[in-house]
Amino acid sequence: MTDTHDTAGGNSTRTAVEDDRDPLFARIPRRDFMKAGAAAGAIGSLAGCTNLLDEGETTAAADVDASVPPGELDEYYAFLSGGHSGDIRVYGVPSMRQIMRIPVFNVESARGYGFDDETHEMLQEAGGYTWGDTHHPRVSQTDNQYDGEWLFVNDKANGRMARIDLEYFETDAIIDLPNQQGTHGACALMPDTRLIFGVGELRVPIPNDGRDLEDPSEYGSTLSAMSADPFDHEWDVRVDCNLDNGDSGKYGEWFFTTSYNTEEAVTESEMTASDTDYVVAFNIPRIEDAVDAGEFEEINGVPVVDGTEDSPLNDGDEPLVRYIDVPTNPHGVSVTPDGEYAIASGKLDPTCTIIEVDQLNEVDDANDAIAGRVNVGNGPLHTAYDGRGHGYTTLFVDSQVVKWDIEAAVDAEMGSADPVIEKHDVHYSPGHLIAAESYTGDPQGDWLIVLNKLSKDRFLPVGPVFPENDQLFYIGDDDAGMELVKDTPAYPEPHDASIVRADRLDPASVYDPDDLALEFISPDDEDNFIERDGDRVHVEMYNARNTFGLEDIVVQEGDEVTIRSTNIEQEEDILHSVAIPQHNVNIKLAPQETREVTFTADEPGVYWIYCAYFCSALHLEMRSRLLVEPAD
Ligand code: CUK
Ligand code: CUA
Ligand code: CA
Repeated sequence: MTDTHDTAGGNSTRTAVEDDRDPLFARIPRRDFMKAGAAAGAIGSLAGCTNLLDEGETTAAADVDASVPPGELDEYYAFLSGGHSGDIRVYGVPSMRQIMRIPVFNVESARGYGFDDETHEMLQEAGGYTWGDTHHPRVSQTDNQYDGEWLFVNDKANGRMARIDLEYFETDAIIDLPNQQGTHGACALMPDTRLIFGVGELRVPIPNDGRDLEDPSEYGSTLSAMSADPFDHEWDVRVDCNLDNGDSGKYGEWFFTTSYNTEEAVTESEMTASDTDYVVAFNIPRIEDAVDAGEFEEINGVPVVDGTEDSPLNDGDEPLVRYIDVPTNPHGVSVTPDGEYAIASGKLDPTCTIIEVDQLNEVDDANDAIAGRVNVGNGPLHTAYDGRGHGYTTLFVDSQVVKWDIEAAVDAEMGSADPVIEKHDVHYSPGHLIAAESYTGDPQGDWLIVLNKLSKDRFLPVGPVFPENDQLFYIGDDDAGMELVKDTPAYPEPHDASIVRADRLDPASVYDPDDLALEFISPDDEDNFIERDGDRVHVEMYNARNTFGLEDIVVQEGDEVTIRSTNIEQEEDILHSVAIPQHNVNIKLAPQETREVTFTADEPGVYWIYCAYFCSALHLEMRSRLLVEPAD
């Protein structure tokens, strides 16, 4: 291994040591390796109180009150991905109270998600999987500001994207991306959420139909574009390398992703063989022109445009895709609030590379769009913004958050550490971090959540599966510096988040029956009935405190039964459900909501239909009977 060497597009140097361990650690100095791993326990006791850069100096504590007393509301929503739980968690900030979970790719009984016919069919049509791996929740924007309409999130496990309706806080559509395996990055095209992007991480043959199994050089990955509403798959662009994280430029032109496997390799050592990998910049209007001009191949029903390096579409002065060399195995990429720079974190290299977005239309050599490179420390993964010209970058290896000055980094020498303002210890190995409205044109600059991957020593022990550790910082006082104010355990495992000012959302508190596909069932007698067609039985009944619209539902053994039910309550927060023992039937019904569920009555007997939401003092008495008569 070389000790120092130049990196592409700049003159930064880095040091490395002989080490045959994980290459992530092999490229960093021994002292830092020890700090990241072996000396872990010691760091725990320092977490949150040490400003390493200004060691010996004391900083004034920021004057900040992060408490949210009982009965008071938070100023922000935070939407955190649940990782391989497959869901989204809704926190309040700054309290860090978990307010709700929104099931997305998972089946979830408390909300009846995946149990009623509509959500069951949605999950079936999206592949029939009962789990997913959510990483990047992104909220829709208008004019580079959150509009509170939709939240989009990826499924890294199965190559899918989902849309969540923020009026009802529920998943309302899922797209299975047929040419993509492992949708990792996710983001909308800004400023107006005109397209949603899923970023394909795992290279596979396209189509993946048994061809080229043993020929990884023929594999590829795609950037997939979807419209927001209706949520439809529009087109793919194919590249040879892999794609990892993604973020949009602010003016509807460029979309950026990182690639750590330009080697087109299969093993870890091969994937880290090259000194450089890419930031891949997609010119969206040019790609759309190519689609409109029919310059695509249809694969699995999707127009796929050739964006590979040798594609004829990348010849000439208007390439569809530009490939920018950055130090090996980069990870996060995020665009600054003013849209001027795309900043890619080095992961195996201690730098962040700053790409000047406008220059991509000017320069012949894409590497000439690199405007700066700042040495932030070991293992930089993701960068967030406060709207005051600072970047905040997580250091996975050093277990720190680094605050640095973006313009100073553009002015400084390539690879300089001078633009670094402050380094703050966090508990352990931070992945993402997110500042309030950091992904918009107008970050709020007050709160920052750091998503630590490990929580050793931090909470009461709960066995070998530890929670994750989300830490809240106040970043609103540049004189006092970053201040750790909250420490929250998180069920495994959030990857990323979006923090949205609460007044940008306008959630419903009861359903509008006009928004639902199924007809409202009133308490009128003619609305509550059992209807038979052969061995198909259709039941309609309302529900309310403390009754179902039918006392008994009598069916025959072997019947296929559909029960449709409306919660007629007008009062908010009064939920009911239709739960039937031993039939896996469990639908939740919020006020004014109508759902239906289909099951087979395959065992004769008496089954009490009950309400699983505690709805009143007579909740236990709220019931009906399913009577299944023997076939003979
Ligand atoms: S991430 Cu998905 S592997 Cu850094 Cu956005 Cu963790
Ligand atoms: Cu209705 Cu409990
Ligand atoms: Ca690589």
